[in-house]
Amino acid sequence: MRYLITSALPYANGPLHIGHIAGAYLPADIFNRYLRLRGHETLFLCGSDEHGVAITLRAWQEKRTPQSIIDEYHPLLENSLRAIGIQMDYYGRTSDPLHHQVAQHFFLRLLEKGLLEEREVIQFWDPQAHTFLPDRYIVGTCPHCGYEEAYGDQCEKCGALLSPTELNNPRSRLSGAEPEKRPSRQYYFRLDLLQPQLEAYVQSREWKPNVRPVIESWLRAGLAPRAITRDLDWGVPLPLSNMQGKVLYVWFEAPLGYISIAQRWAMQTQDPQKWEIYWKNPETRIVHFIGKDNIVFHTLIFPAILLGVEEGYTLPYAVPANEFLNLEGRKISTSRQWSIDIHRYVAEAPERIDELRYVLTALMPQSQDRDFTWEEYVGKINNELIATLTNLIHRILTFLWRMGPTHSVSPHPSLIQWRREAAQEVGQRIESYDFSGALNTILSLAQKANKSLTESAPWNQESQKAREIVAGYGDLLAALGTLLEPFLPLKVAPTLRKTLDIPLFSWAKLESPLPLIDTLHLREAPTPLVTRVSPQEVERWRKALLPSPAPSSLGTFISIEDFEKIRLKVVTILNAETVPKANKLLKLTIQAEDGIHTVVSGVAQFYTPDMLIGKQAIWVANLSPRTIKGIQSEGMLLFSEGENGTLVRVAPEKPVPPGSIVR
Ligand code: B3M
Ligand code: ZN
Repeated sequence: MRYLITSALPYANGPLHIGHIAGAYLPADIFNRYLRLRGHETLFLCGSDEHGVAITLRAWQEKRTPQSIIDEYHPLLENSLRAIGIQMDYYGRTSDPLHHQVAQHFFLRLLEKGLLEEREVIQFWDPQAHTFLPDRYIVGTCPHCGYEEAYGDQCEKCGALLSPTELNNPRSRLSGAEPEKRPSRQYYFRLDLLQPQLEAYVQSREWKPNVRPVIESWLRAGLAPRAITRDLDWGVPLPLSNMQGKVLYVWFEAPLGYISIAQRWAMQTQDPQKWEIYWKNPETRIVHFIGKDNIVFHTLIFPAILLGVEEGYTLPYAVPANEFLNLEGRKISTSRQWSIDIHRYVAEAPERIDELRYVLTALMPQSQDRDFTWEEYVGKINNELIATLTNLIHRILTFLWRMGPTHSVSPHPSLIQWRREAAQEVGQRIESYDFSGALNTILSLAQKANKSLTESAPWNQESQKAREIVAGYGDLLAALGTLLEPFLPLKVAPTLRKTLDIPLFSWAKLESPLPLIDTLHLREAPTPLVTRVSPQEVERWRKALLPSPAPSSLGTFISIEDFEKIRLKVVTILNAETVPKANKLLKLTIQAEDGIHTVVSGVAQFYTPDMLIGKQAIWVANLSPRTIKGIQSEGMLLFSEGENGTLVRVAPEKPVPPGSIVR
């Protein structure tokens, strides 16, 4: 059987965190590794999703180009995935010109097929930024709950789906200006015309219990025409000369990345057409691993696009979406600094990647949201992975090592039977996307083996008999060297195979009644495959990986958008003087890039005027001016608390041009 396996293309505007991995990347990797051990032909693809509102918004706010943002994150994303053993055959990107060509071809084909309709719609125009504003670029007061930071497409507080026209006092997230309504022409995809075919497709496939209800509710509501173009200058340009300044909606083109990346992969093989056996051969099973927020795009809209072009594309065989993983009871959020980023975990604990894979598989949110806590992390590693699994391996190997390096293996029939049953069950569970269940099956096998080894009490037998009994477990250890490969492929499984001097077996061999090995040859004294995690180790990580201290010491969290409203600049203090009848105040004359300003600072107890003249400081430039002791103070300078309540000037580590932005 041939499989095309994909994971959701991560947006190239931020790092990957444990929630991404548990949701869409680790399940795909386990699935892919297992299928290959089964002898199936698989192609595992992924890549960066490099367009969309978030990237352009961030570029605008950071005064940098979208290209600079995606060029920063594209390599970070790929390197993070490879560092934790996600074994993709190719990792591409949607800024690839080849992707633009593919997406533009699909657009033109749908147009040719009469499935696109041009409509004039009212859109919001930012008069200061001189650009149309996608719904998400607009904030205002939610008409349902009064939340003042509701986005134009959805209120994050009450969840209501909105349109910008519903918001009270709408304003642009780019410039803060009140948007103007302007007519604009967009293309709508006639999803409604494809509903009958989509219903037939949905009926023909199996869906996970957490996926089917989402699909059915959309079908029941009736599929409506959907805008697939945007007035943006970053994205896949519309291939129509009379539609300048418009791009394809990111969710129309991103799934087509699974096709363009397959084409890019094929181009680096001897056969550039090789991608077709994955996308245009009904024998191939296409499996998309995603998070639950992408279900509709992958089970209805993308299949509709594939159906609509009528070019023989195979529809997804399965879309086993996972739910979300939370962190210590709270939603993971990079922007709110509440996440465990993969590249930082890899930097802090490079020798503990398999352990992280183990914990994220055990906590995988397969049918409901799950919660990652450091307590769970320690518990799963110390009390399951070590106590049940790797201790068994170590116990058997150290017992045998004391009796020599080579042992003949004649396993008790029950051990063979347990190993066969476990291999079958692990395989069935993986094929039904129950990865934590598959891992538990391996743990149960180890528990059974631990129990039978203890009951056989080899230490009470004469040495030859004892040796035979314990060596009989060698077949099971050999099986673990392959059973664990999909889950713990970086350290545990390969080290076990190296210690036993055995290869990876085919899964069929694991299910065979024939012994896997007849001799166990130990090349060196066995060492524990995994060491216990200490509380100190976890405390070190917790501090390093969660930069924000406990929320209480920070007051309420602010969003990155709130923070970006503050304009901080470096200034030079040209003059300082005391303020009559105000012994705590100094009147400071400062220089920024736009000239001279006056600030009144309450630092006279810690600084005499000559201590500050000529020095640099950080100025909060856009703090509304206020009058202090008759002096108009513009903004404020930053001083940090020092020892015993003193104040210490905050400044760049070396002189910079006055007016330099602090970000
Ligand atoms: N870039 C990431 C997400 O919504 C989105 C997936 C695209 S898959 C084609 O999580
Ligand atoms: Zn609301």
